[in-house]
Amino acid sequence: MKQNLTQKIIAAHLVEGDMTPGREVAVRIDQTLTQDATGTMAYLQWEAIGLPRVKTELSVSYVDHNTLQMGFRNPDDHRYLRSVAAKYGIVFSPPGTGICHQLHLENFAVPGKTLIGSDSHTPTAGGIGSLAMGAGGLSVSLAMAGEPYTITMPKVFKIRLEGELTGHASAKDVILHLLGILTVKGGVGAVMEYCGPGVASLSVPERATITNMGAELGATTSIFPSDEQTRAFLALMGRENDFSPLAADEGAEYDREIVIDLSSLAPLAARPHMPDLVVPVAELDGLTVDQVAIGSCTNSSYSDLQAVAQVLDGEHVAPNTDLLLSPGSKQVLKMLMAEGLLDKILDAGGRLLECSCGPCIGMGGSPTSGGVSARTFNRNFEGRSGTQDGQVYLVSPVTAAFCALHGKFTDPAGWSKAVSKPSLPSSAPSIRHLFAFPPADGSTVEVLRGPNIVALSPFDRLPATMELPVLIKVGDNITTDHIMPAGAAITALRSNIPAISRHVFERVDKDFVSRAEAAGQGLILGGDNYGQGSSREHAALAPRHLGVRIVLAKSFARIHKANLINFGILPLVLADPADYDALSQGEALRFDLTDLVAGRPLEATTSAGKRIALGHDLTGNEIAIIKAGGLLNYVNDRQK
Ligand code: MIC
Ligand code: SF4
Repeated sequence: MKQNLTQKIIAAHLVEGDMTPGREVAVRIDQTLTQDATGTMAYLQWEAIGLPRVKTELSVSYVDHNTLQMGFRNPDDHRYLRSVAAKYGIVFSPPGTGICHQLHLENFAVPGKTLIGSDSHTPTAGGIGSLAMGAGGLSVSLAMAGEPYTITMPKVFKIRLEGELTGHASAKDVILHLLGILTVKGGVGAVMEYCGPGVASLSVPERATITNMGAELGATTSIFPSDEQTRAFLALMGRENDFSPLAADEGAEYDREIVIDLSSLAPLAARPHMPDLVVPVAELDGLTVDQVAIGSCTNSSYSDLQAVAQVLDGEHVAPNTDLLLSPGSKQVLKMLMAEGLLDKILDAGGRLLECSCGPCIGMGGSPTSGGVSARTFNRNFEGRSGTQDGQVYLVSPVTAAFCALHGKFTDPAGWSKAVSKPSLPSSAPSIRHLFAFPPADGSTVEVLRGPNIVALSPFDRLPATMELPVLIKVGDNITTDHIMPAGAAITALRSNIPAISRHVFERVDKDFVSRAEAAGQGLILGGDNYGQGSSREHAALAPRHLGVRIVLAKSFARIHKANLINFGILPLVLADPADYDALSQGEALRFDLTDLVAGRPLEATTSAGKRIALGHDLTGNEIAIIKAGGLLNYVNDRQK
């Protein structure tokens, strides 16, 4: 049978299951990655599993999210991660080396391999032809233990690229265009597979921008074929041996086809506060820009910053605008320096930040009150920048550079400076010596902890009957940034669940925590696409710590739903969306879960006696995990 690329890689890694879309498949995982903000919890869970060494081909622990080291918590986390890596056979990337996805692309990602990472933008490696998915930390620790990763077999969308990018349009505009078509929930349950004659014109870093931001579609992952562009990139990285050609079979079938004519694209921007609110930059002509931030795992490659340097060459950033730059890796930074490009950006007034996530996750660089920030990032959720009323627009590096130059959005038709097509440099200095590769035998390495690193306390099993009040009612597209905010102060608490849980829903409803504590237990009522965005399992763990047992929503985002299951929270769907309007905060619902089995709908009853029809698509396995009180309990039960 003819197969598309996604099916080929899944088939080659299939441990169990049926590759029909919607069914469960368990896939062997070759590589894992973690980052510091999710990593501490992932490795605490890994330690609870109790194995002496990881079983994957490669596992890497990056430190890139919170590198501020304000107070002891954050540096203690870094020291813990370094020692765990050495003990258990994991490569460690120290703070300042770069952003996990950029570094993984440059140094470790391999076409045809499977990768899961405790970060939702892990699909960046799809730019090199790897089947790369975001996952919760616990799923990553189980993959390190050699367990397959279980997903719902995705549908596969064929995104056929025709023509070539022209003028000031760039790879970012391709994915913004797709977001405009599909919206932030249009990719749920699907893989975006790129093909067609336009693919050959895109370099690996450009492809990686597109696969990276496929996360904002809610997609399981995105992938490009592996071809001569892939070979050229791997050769430049000194890894040509990792190359192998990969493509879908001629005539392979897809669930949906979308054609994008690259030559028709113009610069686009996503308006506040959602990545799918896409408009042509021309429509924003005249809007003052207070801040420009260039970087993040979406747009921090050498070619991205080369384009910025071309625009800024010999010019000066507008006096009303602050320009921040975070290169994706030290390799990118070294290449910019070697080619005199960094000078051009600095001389124009740009501020150089560390090679890390930085302003993308609110680690400094917040906009002014109500200020407009044009960012090359992937998320512009309300408050994520650290300024609740900050107005964040998502744009390409070229658009960002013109915003910095003019101090406002201007119509691209008037952008006089031509920017040459992104190119790879003639040579790239290796930074592999900066990684700490683990010793062959780590058994004598001592794991170093700190007072803020608190082991997880076990959760109890799911009771058969429960009466739960609606603790909070939220709308559609609630992100994990709403549920469990990031930023420097709160992210420093990632390894301490009791402490971080004090901040659940803080930016949505200041009284949520006290209400949950007073109730003892309860449920969250959500709209469509509940839990979109990041993979942070704290958005499930911390509510669970506060007594949340059920999330009732119109629909769920993939990774968050998996995290709810992993921590024993029951994700249920309202069979009749009208019931969402009928239910209100404070109302109590009675659940009888004795009949909770795969494929059987359920009911809840309100105190007024009204029946609420509930659905779910949980598999037998997932139900067993939830009933056990979460995946760790479930695995421990199995080992008894
Ligand atoms: C994000 O971009 O939201 C993050 C911060 O990288 C998260 C991970 C986290 O919360 O630690 C993600 O994308 O998964
Ligand atoms: Fe880091 Fe931002 Fe990328 Fe998340 S989206 S990994 S915070 S750069």
